[in-house]
Amino acid sequence: MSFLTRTLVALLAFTTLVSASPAPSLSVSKRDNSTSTSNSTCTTKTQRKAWHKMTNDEKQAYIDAELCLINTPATLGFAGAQTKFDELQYCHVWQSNVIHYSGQFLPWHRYFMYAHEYQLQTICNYTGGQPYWEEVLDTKNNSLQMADSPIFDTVYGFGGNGQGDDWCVQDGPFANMTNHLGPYYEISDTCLSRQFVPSYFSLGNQTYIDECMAMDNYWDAHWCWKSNPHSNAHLGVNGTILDTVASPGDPLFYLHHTNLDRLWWEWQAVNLTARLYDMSGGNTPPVWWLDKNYMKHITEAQIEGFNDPTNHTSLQHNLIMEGIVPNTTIESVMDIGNDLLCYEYVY
Ligand SMILES: *[C@@H]1O[C@H](CO)[C@@H](O)[C@H](O)[C@H]1NC(C)=O
Ligand SMILES: *[C@@H]1O[C@H](CO)[C@@H](O)[C@H](O)[C@H]1NC(C)=O
Ligand SMILES: *[C@@H]1O[C@H](CO)[C@@H](O)[C@H](O)[C@H]1NC(C)=O
Ligand SMILES: *[C@@H]1O[C@H](CO)[C@@H](O)[C@H](O)[C@H]1NC(C)=O
Ligand SMILES: *[C@@H]1O[C@H](CO)[C@@H](O)[C@H](O)[C@H]1NC(C)=O
Ligand SMILES: *[C@@H]1O[C@H](CO)[C@@H](O)[C@H](O)[C@H]1NC(C)=O
Ligand SMILES: *[C@@H]1O[C@H](CO)[C@@H](O)[C@H](O)[C@H]1NC(C)=O
Ligand SMILES: *[C@@H]1O[C@H](CO)[C@@H](O)[C@H](O)[C@H]1NC(C)=O
Ligand SMILES: *[C@@H]1O[C@H](CO)[C@@H](O)[C@H](O)[C@H]1NC(C)=O
Ligand SMILES: *[C@@H]1O[C@H](CO)[C@@H](O)[C@H](O)[C@H]1NC(C)=O
Ligand SMILES: [Cu+2]
Repeated sequence: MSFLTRTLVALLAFTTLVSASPAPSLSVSKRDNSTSTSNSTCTTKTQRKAWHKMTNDEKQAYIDAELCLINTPATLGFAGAQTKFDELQYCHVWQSNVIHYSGQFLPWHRYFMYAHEYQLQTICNYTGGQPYWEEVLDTKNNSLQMADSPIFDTVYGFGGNGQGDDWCVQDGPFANMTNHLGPYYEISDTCLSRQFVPSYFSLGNQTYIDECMAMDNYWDAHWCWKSNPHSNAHLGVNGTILDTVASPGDPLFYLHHTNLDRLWWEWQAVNLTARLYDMSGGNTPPVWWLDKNYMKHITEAQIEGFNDPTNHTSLQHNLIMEGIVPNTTIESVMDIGNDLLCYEYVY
């Protein structure tokens, strides 16, 4: 399919965000404040674990919840979106031209992972946290160690490589699933496709992680994270997840971007004084980059929607979730342990 080849160029750019209203508090059962000694509503943080280290029961619960999202009818009236899973994808599709290659790249995707996790919990009764794909564990010997990776397990994983002319995934819990959105902005039924290029997985190895951890400001760090440790899985898995616009059509997208979020948080945690609220970047990707990635040009309405006083990404920048969860500001997603997000990474 031609979109497979068109997508590759799109990957190398993502970033920007800001808004003014206070973060709404989303109450779920885990935020039981009955034992709280302060006014904080985040008393028990959601634990986000590595897929490699979860029990089979935990993996099954996550897979079941994701299948539930895939099978739950849409409610928000988005063009082409038939399921709750599609609605999340739609939200990414229609903002793809401003959430990549801009300052909001990391905070927007952080909040998007939260929105996904929150939907699993509130719609599908999932009680765990959003798992992450600790990709460095699968990049030994400078290539994807496919056979060893529990991620691609056909029972307690996401299935393997695609097969046949269209590279449709035909094994695992998501075998033969249908995407209703994509490629790019199209509304069409396509299969979940993957076409592994194992050598790209080395872009997620420890050398590249160390390189990003050594950066000392948000701009340099975010540019580094979005380059190698972010591109690795998009390029290495290929197919649906390589489509920079419609990539959330592969359930693996959420585990990949949660890993990236974890790496950003690790970087922030090295010096919270300096980094907890360190934000910078532009709000709009260059036109040449949008064109290269088959993305729509940015509208005035989109720029107004940023609620950012200048061209530069500030903590006020509006993170837009199209009503899936309320919009919020970049500032309110900088601290993963705050009352809004209330999660932690478990190793
Ligand atoms: C995706 O995989 C196909 C088949 O291996 C390959 O031809 C194509 O170049 C890959 N795309 C990228 C961006 O590497
Ligand atoms: C938490 O505190 C709020 C505000 O005081 C209260 O309305 C709510 O019932 C409390 N929730 C629990 C589970 O105690
Ligand atoms: C809780 O909120 C009240 C009222 O806003 C405030 O006076 C008090 O200092 C707060 N307590 C803590 C521990 O933050
Ligand atoms: C979630 O739990 C509620 C209450 O027990 C139940 O009514 C609902 O059917 C459950 N939803 C799913 C998707 O299992
Ligand atoms: C690397 O590859 C070699 C040769 O295939 C193998 O013996 C070794 O176990 C691999 N190492 C890791 C860490 O996977
Ligand atoms: C997926 O589709 C292939 C090809 O049509 C078919 O052989 C296979 O049985 C299907 N698998 C599932 C789980 O539906
Ligand atoms: C990571 O990959 C690069 C390029 O393939 C290689 O030069 C480097 O040695 C690798 N690092 C590790 C820790 O494997
Ligand atoms: C954290 O960053 C601040 C500001 O750059 C710096 O003064 C401080 O030394 C750093 N702390 C550590 C532990 O590196
Ligand atoms: C989110 O922000 C956009 C842009 O400002 C706005 O159009 C939209 O109404 C907001 N959505 C919600 C649910 O507040
Ligand atoms: C925003 O920045 C871009 C790139 O630096 C520049 O071309 C554009 O004119 C700026 N727009 C505004 C409104 O300042
Ligand atoms: Cu994205």
